[in-house]
Amino acid sequence: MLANLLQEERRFAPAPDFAANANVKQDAYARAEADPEGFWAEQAARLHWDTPWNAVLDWSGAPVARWFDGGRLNAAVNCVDRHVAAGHGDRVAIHWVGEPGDSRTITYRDLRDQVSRAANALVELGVGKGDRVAIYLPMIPEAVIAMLACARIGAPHTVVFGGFSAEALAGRIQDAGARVVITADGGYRKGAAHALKPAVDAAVAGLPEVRHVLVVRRTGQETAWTERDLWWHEVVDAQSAEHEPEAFDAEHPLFILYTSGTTGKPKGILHTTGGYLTQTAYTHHAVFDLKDGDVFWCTADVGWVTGHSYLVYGPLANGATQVMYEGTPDSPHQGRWWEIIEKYGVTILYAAPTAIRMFMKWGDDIPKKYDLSSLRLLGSVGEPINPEAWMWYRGTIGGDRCPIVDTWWQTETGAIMVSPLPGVTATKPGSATRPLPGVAADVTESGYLVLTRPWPSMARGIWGDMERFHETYWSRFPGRYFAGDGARRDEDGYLWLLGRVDDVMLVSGHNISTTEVESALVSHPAVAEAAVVGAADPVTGQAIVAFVIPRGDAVPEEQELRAHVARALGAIARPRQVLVVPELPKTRSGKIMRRLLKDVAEDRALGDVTTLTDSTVMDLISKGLRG
Ligand code: 6R9
Repeated sequence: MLANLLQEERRFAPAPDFAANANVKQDAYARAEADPEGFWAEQAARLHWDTPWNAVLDWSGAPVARWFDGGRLNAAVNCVDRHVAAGHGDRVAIHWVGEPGDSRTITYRDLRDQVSRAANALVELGVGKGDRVAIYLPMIPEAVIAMLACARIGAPHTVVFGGFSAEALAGRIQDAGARVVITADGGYRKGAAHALKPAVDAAVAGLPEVRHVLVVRRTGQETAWTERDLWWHEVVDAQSAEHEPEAFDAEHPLFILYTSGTTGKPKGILHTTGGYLTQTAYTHHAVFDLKDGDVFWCTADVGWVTGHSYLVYGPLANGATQVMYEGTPDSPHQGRWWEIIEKYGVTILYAAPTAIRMFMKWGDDIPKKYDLSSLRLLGSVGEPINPEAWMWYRGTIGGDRCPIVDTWWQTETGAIMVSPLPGVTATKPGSATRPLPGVAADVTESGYLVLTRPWPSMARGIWGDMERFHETYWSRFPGRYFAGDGARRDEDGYLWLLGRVDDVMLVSGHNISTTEVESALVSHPAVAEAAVVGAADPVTGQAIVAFVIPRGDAVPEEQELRAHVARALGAIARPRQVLVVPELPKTRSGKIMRRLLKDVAEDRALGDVTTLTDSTVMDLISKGLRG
């Protein structure tokens, strides 16, 4: 039964409940293929344009595309004002839940007024079109309001995740050339108030060019105060709720977002307005099958691209009602997410595999205590989802009735690129299936995923370093976008993402993907989570070293797990060593940092750990290994 675990044909037909009413139907694939530009023009027409475009795509400056050239629009008007104008002012835009139990309900009318006030405040502070604004906030409504206020006045925002250090923040403020920073005194995480303002103080101390720091009061913590500081409630609340929006060029910069890469200096990925908004709105409508009455919950932080595209721009452009949660899933108890779903009747949940595996580890009893029957669709993003986690998500959370959309995309792609369409695409656990209508992807002979045609929400560059943009993404396979992920295509044409190219292992001349070995390990009942690396080996070149976290109270046994992987994938994939560890090192967006584990496996000193969630994790692992 274990043989060919990953090839095994577990297949789920398109959900019949979705098929008849799916927002996007089967024919979209062929229509988009026959006329990609016409297809994207049709999607762009779902937005409000003040001036229509002259050309759908100008690719003459490749790899820097111009989409909807000559068109003019305002992203904030598209996300807010037009819904109020259409009579939906009373519709809830955001059900916000604070970690300590406080909550706020924000309608589209409230949002329009708040965004207008914040836009007026920024203008008063001297922020104009093209000026960059840094945003360093917890998951509170002001994060969304600040982003939209920037968009409304044509000032590109650069959101920096609130968990980043003062040093990381300073580097981003400086690289983007921001003159205004929006922050808060603090936010709530893991049951306690965490200060944010001190990190901003430290970051801007050496940056005299930062003129103003606008501070939202969230926790009421004491904060040091300088001449540059201003309270949000004093400056913003005093403004008029009327703000006359200007329409901007489709290619006007909307934001810069620094990627959470595990190596090298962070890259400031630049996105522009018209194409980005077109594709985020379209994919949100198509992949999540959004309907009137849906309550959408994207659990990602606004500091990541998933928060930008599926908490702010996509859902709001579609007039969705959403949940936004400030804190961690285990505060004050491990059922917090399920409690929120029950309370607000969440219908669509979008989460990361790392969270799903954590819930698996905590056990089925916790979600079983809650009524999750409102859910109708489940999404996954951020890493390959192991088939076992996929099955658990579908069964325990989705009650075996909710389709799963495993969505592959990147900060650089701006929006979802590879994903099933619910009600249309049959799914296989662990496969993101196929490119969405309008998207063209391929797998090279060497096993890399490439995108073969420009798409509207593609990055327009790396801020301040166009050479690196060319070199990183467009030079390896000329004319095609190199995503940096390994992939395989099966006999049905389905794509299986195999992890970052840097993570592929070479064992006795065989390419073995970390994802496959990890998935084999996670399919063992004693394993909740696994990370696999190739460690230098005198005999095989590289040997597989696995780190596993036990599931519940299970006690995984090394020989048993090695044999289990060999049975599932073949003897060549048998790990040399399996180490049981309490935690795995992750980036702050939840991706496993295999580079650090490789250092441990090869007994090297640890490299840069500044993007780790908790650097003590590495101490634990090193001790576990050597002690
Ligand atoms: C959206 C986001 C991008 C990298 C990407 C890939 C991995 C994301 C995935 C996935 C397999 C999926 N990734 N979604 N791998 N299946 N459904 O996460 O953006 O933070 O830029 O990361 O994440 O390796 O290249 P970003």
